[in-house]
Amino acid sequence: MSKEHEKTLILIKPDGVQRGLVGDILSRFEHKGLKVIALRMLQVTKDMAENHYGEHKEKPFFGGLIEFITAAPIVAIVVEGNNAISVIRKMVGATNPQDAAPGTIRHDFGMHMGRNLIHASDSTTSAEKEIGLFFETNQIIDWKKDVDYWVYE
Ligand code: D4T
Repeated sequence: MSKEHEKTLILIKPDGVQRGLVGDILSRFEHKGLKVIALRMLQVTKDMAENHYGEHKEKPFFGGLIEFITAAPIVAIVVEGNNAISVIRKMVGATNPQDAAPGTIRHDFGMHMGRNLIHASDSTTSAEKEIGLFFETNQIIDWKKDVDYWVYE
């Protein structure tokens, strides 16, 4: 596999799970040609949430963000693909669904900043940290996706 194949963490947040959008959101990544290499449903603890969103600790929305992300189960997914981090951030769209471009997940399914459905890592450094927060190494499956022959030249 070439060096540019990156791993990234996607979280379908409690609003996505509660609204029954897990399948619709996951299928976008599958249809794009990305490879799912780990997937689990879990309820985020306060400790995990504060670690994951540590960079926002001083922000006025921090309390509400922690309350929201811990309120109900999420689905955590590790996806791999060529330039996966930037490709997926484009598919996810701007943080505020009202500013997100049509065709992005946040635009197509969301109405409000605090209910923006999905998280995706924004760099290789954060992807590595975030994958480690949600998955043990042995939960990440190294498998050969035969259709990759028809996805990548
Ligand atoms: P995440 O981290 O969830 O993928 O979102 P982004 O990378 O697109 O955006 P972010 O880190 O700036 O924000 C994290 C999270 O906080 C919520 N939020 C953000 C909020 O409720 N009010 C706000 O004013 C901001 C900036 C939404 C996403």
